[in-house]
Amino acid sequence: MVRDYSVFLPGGTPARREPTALERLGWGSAFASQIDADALTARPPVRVVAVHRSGLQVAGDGIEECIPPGPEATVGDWLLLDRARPRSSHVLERKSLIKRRAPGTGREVQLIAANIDTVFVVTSCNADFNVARLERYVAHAFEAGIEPVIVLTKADLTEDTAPYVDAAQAVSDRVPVLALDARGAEPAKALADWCKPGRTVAFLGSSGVGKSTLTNALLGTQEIATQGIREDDARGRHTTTRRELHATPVAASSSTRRACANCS
Ligand SMILES: Nc1nc2c(ncn2[C@@H]2O[C@H](COP(=O)(O)OP(=O)(O)OP(=O)(O)O)[C@@H](O)[C@H]2O)c(=O)[nH]1
Ligand SMILES: [Mg+2]
Repeated sequence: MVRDYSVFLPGGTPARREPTALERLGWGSAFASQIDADALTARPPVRVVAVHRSGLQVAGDGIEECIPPGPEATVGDWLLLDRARPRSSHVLERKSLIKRRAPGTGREVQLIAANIDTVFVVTSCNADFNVARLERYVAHAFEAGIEPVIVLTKADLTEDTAPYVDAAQAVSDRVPVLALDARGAEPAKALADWCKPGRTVAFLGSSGVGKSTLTNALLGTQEIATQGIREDDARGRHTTTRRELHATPVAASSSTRRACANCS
């Protein structure tokens, strides 16, 4: 039998066929090159789509299950699933990793999200806007090996977005800046270049800036809860409390996010 390895070559999925289930989850040559193709049946690749106290939620080709904690993995990681001993499932080498110092410990590192292609650094055209914070997030993204894009939400709530865009653009001339209304159809169009099939994107930003609203806009649903911000200081209410990957519909341009990682 002649196998078609073209899917693993640089340049992405050939236009002549539909992406496979794994490709829709973000699988590609960076991961395929780490494995022995003959071992795939015994230890199928799965992607971590959520981390719970009780274990890791994983998805693969025809696989949707929760495995017990064990592998040191975070949302977005690829594992070779060891069905007999799931705790020993092997974590594939990452393309990129967002991490931070675990709160309160000083030393321990907390893994936030892995194998992200683009980070949308989100702030809004209101009192949340803070250049120093934008600089920190952008520096985080570059350190993690990920291209950042600054997204300014709530453009509909200001007369003139230019001062916000100019201040954000001054953070780095290597980082694109977009201002938009995160509700409705605008984000799917404006963010399409970074959300091609098989790409994984993440949203980083403070509570209330519209990360979940953007994720819903890309998914074309309202499946993620959102909540109004405090009127006096524009602060959010920490509505999203966990990080997850969501698959965009097959027909639409696909993400992070598969995939949108909602990283509060
Ligand atoms: N007018 C307007 N409202 C927006 C926009 N983006 C988000 N909102 C509103 O802002 C509020 C907060 O949005 P969320 O998407 O819940 O914010 P979040 O970043 O996910 O917040 P956390 O989950 O707390 O981290 C909601 O009421 C949204 O409807 C926008 O572009 N324009
Ligand atoms: Mg949210």
